Amino acid sequence: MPTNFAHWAALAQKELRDVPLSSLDRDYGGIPVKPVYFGEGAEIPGVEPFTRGVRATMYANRPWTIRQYAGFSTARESNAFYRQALEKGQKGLSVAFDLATHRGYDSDHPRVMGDVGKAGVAIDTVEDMKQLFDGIPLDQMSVSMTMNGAVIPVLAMFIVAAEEQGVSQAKLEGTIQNDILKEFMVRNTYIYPPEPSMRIVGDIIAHTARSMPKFNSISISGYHMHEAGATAVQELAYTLADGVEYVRAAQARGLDIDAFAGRLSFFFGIGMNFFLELAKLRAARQLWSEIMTGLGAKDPRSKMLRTHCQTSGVSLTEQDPHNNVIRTTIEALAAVLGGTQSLHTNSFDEAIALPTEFSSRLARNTQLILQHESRVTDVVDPLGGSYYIEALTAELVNGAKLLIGEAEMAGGMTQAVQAGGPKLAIETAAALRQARVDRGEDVIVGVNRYRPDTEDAIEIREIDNAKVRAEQIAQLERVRASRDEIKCQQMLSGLREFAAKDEGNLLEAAIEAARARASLGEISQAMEDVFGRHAAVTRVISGVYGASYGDDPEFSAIVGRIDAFKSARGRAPSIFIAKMGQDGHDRGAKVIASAFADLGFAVHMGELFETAPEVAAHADELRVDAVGVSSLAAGHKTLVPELMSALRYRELGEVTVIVGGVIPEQDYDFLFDAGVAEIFGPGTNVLAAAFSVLSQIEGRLSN
Ligand code: DCA
Repeated sequence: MPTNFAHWAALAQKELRDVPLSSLDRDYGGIPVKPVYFGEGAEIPGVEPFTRGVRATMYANRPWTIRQYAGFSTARESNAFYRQALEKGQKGLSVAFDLATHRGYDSDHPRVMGDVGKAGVAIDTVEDMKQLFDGIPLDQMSVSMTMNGAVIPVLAMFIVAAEEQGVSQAKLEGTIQNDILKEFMVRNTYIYPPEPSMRIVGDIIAHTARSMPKFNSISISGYHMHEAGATAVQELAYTLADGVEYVRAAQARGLDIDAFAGRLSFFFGIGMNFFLELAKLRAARQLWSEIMTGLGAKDPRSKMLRTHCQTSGVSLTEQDPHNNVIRTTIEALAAVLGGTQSLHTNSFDEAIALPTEFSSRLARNTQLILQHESRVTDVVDPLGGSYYIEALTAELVNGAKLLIGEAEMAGGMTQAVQAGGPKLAIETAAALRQARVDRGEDVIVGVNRYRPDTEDAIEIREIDNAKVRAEQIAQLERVRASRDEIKCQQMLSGLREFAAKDEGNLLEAAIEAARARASLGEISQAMEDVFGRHAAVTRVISGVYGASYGDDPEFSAIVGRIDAFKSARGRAPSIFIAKMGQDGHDRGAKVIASAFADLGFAVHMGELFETAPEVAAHADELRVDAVGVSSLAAGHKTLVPELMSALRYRELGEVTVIVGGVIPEQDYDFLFDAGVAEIFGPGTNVLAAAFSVLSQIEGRLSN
């Protein structure tokens, strides 16, 4: 039996190839430092269950990939941004698409007027995709694409763009997010209902297993659950349970688990609870290895949980924004000490707008400093064996096992997600967190404690949405005019047929359509013709916020005022909470809806993805006192004025309009001039917001 060190050294030498193992030894001014340390009974990094890391040498041999998520405006502008980032030390690409692309709409679609090029890059055709990677050799660069709804046309266009760059799909390295279950749970950029969506996931896993051996077929994501307010245990459990569902979907198509499982990857959010967050990654690896063994995996690579991490967007604050640099550094360190493979560090202005050149540089340099100056890369799993870390890891494993068991009892995650249990559990956790912050129990420096007397103004990046849209439409028209229309329509019919007959591989049919220059919207629509478009039922939890407040005097004061309003007018003050455009981030809207309802407001929550005239029509029908617009994807400057004119058109000028979400301070006057009564940024105290909305309503009614 080799000793732990001998076992480890043999594995490490394999990873190092010709480089001698001794080259990993360090000397800190006379203090010798080894690349790994073992205590009694300690696990070996690079060996199942991988608690200490998926590689024996980890960062001592190769640091994690600095992979910044970015994309905005047109493909040309995003390409220039990528090239510059790569020159300055970034190692991998991670593409952010705009919401129109996510939801399968071309830039000329009327529903996406406010979304084109805003929260990511607009992609309509293969020509855009080629432009996006112009001068970036796709056989040498690993590219991750965050795409779930329109995953078929986007991956098809990526493959065709590479092909036309002279790179065959077999050589492509990267990752496609392709994780639809969490979209139904928290992120909402789905297109089709759950069942056909799961077929799409399976088709992509099957195709990549067959033809793209270096490409990760999925990035099973807890990040968005984390951002929606999930606890660490929820994030762990639901993410891994989603993973189980994808494995089963692939197995159901006759694929051997070891033929595809080595290319499943993960994605977690890393928040401010430093030790808990790093232990979460260790727990995730341990659990996944056990789960995969149970599902029949034999190859150790099938049991490795390889993950990307992103520092937490919701932990960032609009107030005193430079504090966000510090938060991100702490979170990045937790991701690294937890053993991530790849990392995105948020820019400090992320709670306000798209990152600028300056804020992106700081975010990237945070990782470069960790890699080159901090020495945290020298030793593998440096916290392994800490009583506290090992105990936290074990607690997380046990907690997650219970929740995974519950999902299994519900018939697996597709069923659990359709029934809505995990979504409600996460929303409950989010409401509890909000209440703790509002009560000052969870301190946020610069927000609920230690607020600066004056706020620092920061520079922000603006996207001229109308200009991007016009450029995209012109490009779409050029492509449509120059393609062989008959061939293009034939390919689209082929895709429709595959969808209808439940046979053939949808990605493979879409690659043909993309070659024939069908647009993203057309490829997506061909499948929608058969599968339909999913409409979620919006539910709002109740009682959680109220219960956390008990007999808090401020809470009771507002309840009292609402009671007085009710006695005077014979009804409660009412508010319609709207999400317009393709922005599916509804955590903030839901927290407000449930807190306001607990205070006594009559709250109506709109559907996702409505247009401004649709919201005005609901306001009219429901005769509400106020409309609350929640905007997190930068569509406010287009959508809010549209809403105001739709309300005026219906003679609803007296309705109080408030806006909440990610709104740069520079835009406040624009919105006030448009007629908005109040704006609530991130970090707003919910009771203070309720107080001022009520005052606005009372003021308008008494005029
Ligand atoms: N010694 C030797 N080789 C190593 C070591 C080491 N210590 N560490 C990594 N490598 C190798 C890996 O084996 C891998 O090669 P392989 O793919 O042929 O096995 C290669 O170096 C790349 O390293 P990896 O750790 O896989 O890092 P990435 O390519 O950056 O992949 C992963 C990370 C999480 C798997 C991927 O899915 C990803 O990039 N996700 C990003 C998702 C994203 O950006 N989402 C945005 C929201």
